[in-house]
Order: sequence, then C-alpha cells, then structure tokens
Amino acid sequence: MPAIVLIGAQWGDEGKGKVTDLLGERVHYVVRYSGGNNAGHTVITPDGQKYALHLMPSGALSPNAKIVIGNGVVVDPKVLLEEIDGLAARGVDVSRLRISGDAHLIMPHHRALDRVVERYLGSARIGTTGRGIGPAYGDKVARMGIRVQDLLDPGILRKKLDLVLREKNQMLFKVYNRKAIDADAVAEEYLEYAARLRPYITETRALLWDALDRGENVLLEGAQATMLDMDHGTYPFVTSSNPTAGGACVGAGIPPTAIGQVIAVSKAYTTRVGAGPFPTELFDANGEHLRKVGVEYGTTTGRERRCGWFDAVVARYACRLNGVTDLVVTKLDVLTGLEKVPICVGYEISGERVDDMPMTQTAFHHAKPVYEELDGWWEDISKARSWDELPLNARRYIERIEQLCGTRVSVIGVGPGREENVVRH
Ligand code: 2SA
Ligand code: GDP
Ligand code: MG
Repeated sequence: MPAIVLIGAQWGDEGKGKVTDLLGERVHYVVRYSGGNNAGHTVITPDGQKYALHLMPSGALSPNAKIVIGNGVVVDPKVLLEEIDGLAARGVDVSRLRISGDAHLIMPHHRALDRVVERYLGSARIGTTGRGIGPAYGDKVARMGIRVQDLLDPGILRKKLDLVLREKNQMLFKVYNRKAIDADAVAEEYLEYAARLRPYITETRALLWDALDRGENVLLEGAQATMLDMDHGTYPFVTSSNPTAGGACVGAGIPPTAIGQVIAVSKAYTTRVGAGPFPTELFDANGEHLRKVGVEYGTTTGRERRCGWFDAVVARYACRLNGVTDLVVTKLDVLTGLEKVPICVGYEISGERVDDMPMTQTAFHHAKPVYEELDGWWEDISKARSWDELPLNARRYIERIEQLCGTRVSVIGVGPGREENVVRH
C-alpha cells in the first residue's frame, strides 16, 4: 500500500482532523508535513472525548499509529510540550511521536514579529493566527532559521541565536519600537525544551522509507488547505507553507512515486478565517445559520469563521491541482432545514462568465458567484450511515458536487463524531 495524502480542498477547517482520525485505525504512520500550531484539528473519539490538536498529528488518537512531525513543519517547542503533556494526562501514549531534526523552530522573535507586522499592515493585514508561522518560514527561506537538531548542540544553538537576534532586535526596536529579545533568556528556555524533546528527535525520512518498503500505510496529513497554499492560494492572504499534495513530498521527505491516493476534504459549504477574497461569502441569515449550526469558530484562536455556499470553482481547482482521487464532503448535516441550497458553479467577472479560477488576484477579488439552486431537505440525517438512508435531495446535492468536480465523493460527514459518516462502497 503506497502513501496517502490528505488535504483540505478549501480555506481550511474542512474536518481533516476527523477524517485523519477515521483513517488512523488503518495506517501505520500519520505524518504532519506543513504548517505549525496555527492548525487546529478537532477529533472526537467514540467515547465522546473531544481533542483539539495543533502540532501533534491527528493520528495521535489512534493507538496503533506511529506519529511523525516532518521536516516541513515549524515547531513551537513550548506548545508541543504542552500538547504532549496534555495528551499524556488524558492517557494517550505519546512515546509514538518522532520529530524530524530538520523541522524549523518557532522562536520568540517570530511570534513578536508576526504580531507587529500585522499591526503595521493595518487594513492590508492577513489575519494570521499570531503564532509566528510567517516569520519562522521567512527565516527558513532566508537561511537564518534555527532547526530542531540545533537544540541538541548548545554551542550551535547559541551561535545561531546570537546571529539572528542581532538582526531581529534591530528590527523590533528600530522599526517597530518594541523591546529587544534577550538571547540569554531564550537560550536557557530552549535548552530546557531540548532536554525534554531529545528522545523524540530523529531522522524521520528513513523511518518512512523503511515503512513504505515494508508495505506499510503512511498517511500524510495536511494542515490548512489548498486556497491557503503560498503558491497556489489567494496570495498574499495565505499561510507561509505548501499545504497542497505536492508539499507533502517535500515536507515529509518521501518521493512522489510513493503516493498512490490523494484524499481531499471539503465542507458541504465554505468557511474562511482571516482576511482575503471569498466569492460565496454570506452576510445574511443563511451565513448566520451556517456559523451557528456548524459552530464555525477557530479551533486555535476562537475567531469567528466567515461562512458561505459551496464553491465548485474552488473545489474543481483543488481536485485538479492536488490530483484528488477521493473527495470527503463533511458537515452535510449543517445544511439540513434550508429550503434551497445554492452551489456556486462559476463566476461573473467584469460582465463575463468564467468557469475556472481566474489568473489574477484582482479578478478573483471581483468574482461574483453564479449560483445553481438545489432543493433542500428537512429530515435529520445525523443517523444515516449508508447512501440509501440519505434523503433524495441530499443525494442530489452530493451528486451535483461530484459532477462539478469530476471526482467521486466516497465519504459524507453527517456529524462531528468519528462514526458519523456515510461511507459509499
Ligand atoms: P498564519 O497564522 O500565518 O498561518 O495565517 C495565515 C492565514 O492562514 C489562515 N490559517 C487558518 N485558516 C483556517 N484554520 C486554521 N487553523 C485554525 C482553526 C484557525 C483559528 O483550525 O480554526 O483558530 O483561527 C488556520 N491557520 C492559519 C489564517 O487565518 C490566515 O488567513
Ligand atoms: P480541520 O482543521 O480541517 O481539522 O477542521 P477543524 O477541526 O478546525 O474544524 C472542523 C469542525 O467541524 C470541528 O469542530 C469538527 O468536529 C466538525 N466536524 C467535522 N466533520 C463534521 C460533520 O460531518 N458534521 C458536523 N456537524 N461537524 C463536523
Ligand atoms: Mg482547523
């Protein structure tokens, strides 16, 4: 069995955590390959326990899956240790975790800069999670990053810290009028983290290659989503990594030829948290319905998520870009009770009908959705477990999504619990 990539098809929070958890029983490794603790993945186990995971892969709740934080992730060691402790206190075996020595560290100056840069941008701000993600990836690309492996060598850690803080403190103080960060205090703090993280740090690439050679299943779990991808999303209103399927190879260190399946998760409607264009966004009672019934609040920051109808232009783009083999549509239950359920099938841009993502951001900003209205359903679908148990109009809705995306919908979410799905065979 080759590797499986699981990605978000929209702007995040599609329910990737739940789907990873669902697959966790059948895989040997679950690997995070991008992002950091900006992610918030919710998992509700069959005994009703709710977990919000940020850095730990969502496979953590499947007792037999080994869990890996790959080289493409940015790790805030304080947050990771809190998460490890929190899960251990709830009886989760965290000894299954392995962290790549090549993953980059989020440092205090990254968090400080994330906040001040957002303030500096004013109305042009991105609406980041404030976790230091952009500045940490920025230093990685600028070759000024500090890596997890540097925690194992106090001399190198100190040298790199001094070098980088010389520049960042100038910036914090002179450009943003903020206090300089004390290298001594940071070094001391990070060496304490180092002592605790040491047993988990290893060469994760080889672990995964060996697992694949043995025919084991490796699940590469995406964070954020296609439209937040730095290269393929709504730049600059994106995160600073590549959550798309292509990013999985780079962020986990496995070859493209190892990937045999790409699962995309999409909500039955759309949400976005943070700034940036969102053609199908609703500002009316329907938007309120989606937010209230769907409980659309950020899993990491608690921010209200913006809500809108399903956008088939975005979904089709995500399917082609990621080479999606299976689509999982979550939260179909949230649409229950609406008289009409519109699907955006194209855009009108400057008076012209467009069926695909436009080339420029400006055009996307001005895209007006063209809707097709489908009839809604009133029946409670949360107990449905097979296709035939779904009302006719709910089936028609899913079938229309399949047609518009050219991809089969193999699982439909009808509730937040692990078992609340319609699985199609
Ligand atoms: P950042 O912090 O630099 O990655 O922010 C850049 C943009 O990426 C968005 N982003 C997210 N969008 C949806 N969900 C995310 N995780 C949390 C959740 C978000 C939360 O699960 O709900 O709690 O607010 C996530 N992480 C980053 C972000 O909103 C910016 O638009
Ligand atoms: P992720 O970032 O993609 O893992 O998604 P989040 O965990 O941030 O947000 C998804 C939310 O939807 C969580 O609160 C899940 O418990 C919930 N959820 C997932 N699937 C379903 C579903 O099919 N129905 C309902 N009602 N909630 C769902
Ligand atoms: Mg989330």
